[in-house]
Amino acid sequence: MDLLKDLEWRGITYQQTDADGLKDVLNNESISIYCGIDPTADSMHIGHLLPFLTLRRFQNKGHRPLVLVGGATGLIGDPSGKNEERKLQTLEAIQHNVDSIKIQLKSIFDFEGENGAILVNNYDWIGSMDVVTFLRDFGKHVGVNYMLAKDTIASRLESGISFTEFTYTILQALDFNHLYDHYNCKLQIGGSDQWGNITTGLELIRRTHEEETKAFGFTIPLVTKADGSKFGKTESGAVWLDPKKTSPYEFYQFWINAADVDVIKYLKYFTFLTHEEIEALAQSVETEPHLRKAQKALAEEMTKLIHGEEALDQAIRITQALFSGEIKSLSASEILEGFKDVPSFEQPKGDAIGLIDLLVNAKISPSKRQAREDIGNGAIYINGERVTDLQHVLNEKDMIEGQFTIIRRGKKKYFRIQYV
Ligand code: 485
Repeated sequence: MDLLKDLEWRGITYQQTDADGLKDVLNNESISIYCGIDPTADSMHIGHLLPFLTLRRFQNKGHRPLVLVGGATGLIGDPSGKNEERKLQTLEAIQHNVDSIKIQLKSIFDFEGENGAILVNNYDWIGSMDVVTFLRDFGKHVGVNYMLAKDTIASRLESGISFTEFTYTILQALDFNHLYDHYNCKLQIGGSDQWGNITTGLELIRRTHEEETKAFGFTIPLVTKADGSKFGKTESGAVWLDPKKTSPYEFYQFWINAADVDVIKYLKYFTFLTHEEIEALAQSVETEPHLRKAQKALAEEMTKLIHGEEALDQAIRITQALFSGEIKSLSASEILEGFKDVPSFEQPKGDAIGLIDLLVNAKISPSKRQAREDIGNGAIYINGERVTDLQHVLNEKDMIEGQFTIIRRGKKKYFRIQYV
């Protein structure tokens, strides 16, 4: 199936500046396409993924991705979609973020071969540009009235916008112009909030070239959830691509918890599964939703893509162990990962404590009486093993690497005792 039809089928097409023109170009030549990100943090989160995965789909069809990290624009701050002025970050902070984000982007693209991806940083052409050049060669071509009419600027006129952020759109425009001239880049893609910046770029390309130019803009929809809550956020915050910020297990959990009403959309957006595979999973959601096949496929594809096979295997093992209660098969670090978010209780190291007292102190059982009953009923497990001895005193053997104990009450309630 051709690329644009595939994107349409996946629901990835939001706005295009010239759909017929782009179709024509893509059918007849291999082009370079770019998408940019500002290094405002030292990791991307899953909200950034869709445009870059879309860029990867273009690469799979023979086009060259230009992956831009905004070492310069990150120092300025894009007003798009923000209702207040951003705080400026230091050069050092931005440089540090550029390095981390580059590593993450590298794992999404293929850098080899004829249409290998190229990483570019706009600091290389904006960083040393003098103000006279900026104003004469670029500023002169972008009308203030034109800029004021952009949604992202218009919406800030009341709350206020600095000249710095007002100017941002011209910087992104000159990037497009630069990539057009130096890499034959004919298309920029981005999220729907980037429409204004992308079209300013097209305007600048038109104005700075005498001959007729052919360049295009393409935006991608904002990812939404059927229940109206924000996509990509969990109780513990954003879902990051950096495994130190969001562990591969948590990452896997995020996707596997997708609602039935959302999961097929996510498979279409984010995975490279074929139409047939996705349709079969859609069927499964209809007829056997309890199997959660679509969620499993989504979680597997995404974890493998971002963290690799090994991390995926580990995430699956943790998930299964938690589900079955067989946590003995896990390493200490895997247990910690799986039980990061369960209620925890701090117990002084070295103090001998009886199980009954511990259950009450840690609020696992509401009273001593209940604690005795829970133990007697076989409802209490220490590190996955049932304990029925009412006299049990916690000892060295119950501590995993001397640091913590996992207690389970009943089928699914887990608690972590942390020794301090
Ligand atoms: O030449 C460019 C310079 C900078 C940028 C793009 C081209 C970055 C852009 N202005 C921006 O702010 N992007 C956002 C970011 O960096 O977090 C997000 C967009 C989102 C999607 C994503 O980047 O809000 O829609 O495009 C990749």
